[in-house]
Formats: sequence, C-alpha cells, structure tokens
Amino acid sequence: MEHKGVTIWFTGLSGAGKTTISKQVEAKLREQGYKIEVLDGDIVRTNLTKGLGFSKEDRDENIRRIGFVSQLLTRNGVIVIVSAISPYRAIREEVRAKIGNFVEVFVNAPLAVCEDRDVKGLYKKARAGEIKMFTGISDPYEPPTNPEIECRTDLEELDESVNKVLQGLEKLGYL
Ligand code: GGZ
Repeated sequence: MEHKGVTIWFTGLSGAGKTTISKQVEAKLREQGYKIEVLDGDIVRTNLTKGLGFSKEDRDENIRRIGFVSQLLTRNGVIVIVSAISPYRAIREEVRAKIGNFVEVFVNAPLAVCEDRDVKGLYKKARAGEIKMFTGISDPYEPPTNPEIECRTDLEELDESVNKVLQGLEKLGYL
C-alpha cells in the first residue's frame, strides 16, 4: 500500500537551523525508503518563485506557491519537507488547511543567537541597512502559537532536534 503523504513545514528565522535540520531529516527518511521531496525557500526562490521579493505580499505569494506544490505531492503519498522563513501566521494556517496532513516545526533560536551565528553575513548587512525588510531586524516574524514540534537549536544538539522531528512524525502516525 502507498504510504501516507505529509508536509513537514519548517518555519523560523534565517540562521535558526531550518535547512540543517531538514537535510538530516531528509537523509534519515530516505535511508528508510520513504519518497521525499524538499522545497527550500532559498532554492525555490531561484526557480518556482523566482522574481519574488520580501514584501509581505511577495512572501505570502512565495508561501502560497510552495504550499500548492506541497499539496500536490502530499496527496500522492510523498513526504514533503519545506524549509522557509514563512514569517506570517495567517498564510501558514491557510497552507495547513489546504494540505491537511501538515506538521509544523518551529525552528526556534533567539534572534541574538541567529545574529551571532550570521552564517551568510546577512544580519550584518541588514543592520547596516544594505538589506531592507530583513526578518527579525526590519521585518516581522510571527512565531507559531501551536506547532506540532519545536526545536530549540540554541539549547539542543542537532541530533536531538532531528530526533524530535522523527519521533514527532511517528507519534502523529506519519511514519
Ligand atoms: C529574510 C532574506 C531576506 C530578507 C534574503 N529577509 O537564511 P537564508 O538567507 O539562506 O534564507 C533566507 C532566504 C529567505 O527566503 P524564504 O523563502 O525562506 O523567505 S519567506 O518564507 O519569508 O518568503 C535568507 C535570504 O533568503 N534572505 N533577503 N529580506 N531573509
């Protein structure tokens, strides 16, 4: 029998660890033979949502398109891993309602920690005003009120966060 599809939606600030955790989750699930697709904001913005910027309107459009593709894949039994800041609660809820089999993972690290990591140097640029509308600095981030899973990447090891996601999926009946 075909496996039940699900969208695992990682939301959180830039540098919180969404991509890092999702890559590990992807690898573990692939090892176990699941069909997986990954939609990472960073990459999707070079094709599916190319040309969109970071205004509220454009971010919502970005999320809507990612959500649409996730919906198609999910209903065909794929495990979809989305990794996008997705800063607005309302659009996350809209996408959740459309997809149905939806697991929200809040990748939570305090802004100060993300800024301190500054892996890509974007926070520095945002502070200098070189990047406008940067999430957490000059643009809002609305944390989930009731995520299925929360990873505190400032307090947990990567393995712990990854296990939390896998165990959460199992508990919810998706694995
Ligand atoms: C936030 C920005 C911005 C602004 C460029 N605000 O951590 P990254 O670098 O590699 O991933 C971030 C990515 C954000 O794209 P998303 O599709 O995830 O955003 S959203 O869900 O809000 O549509 C970041 C980089 O692009 N980036 N400018 N102004 N992040």
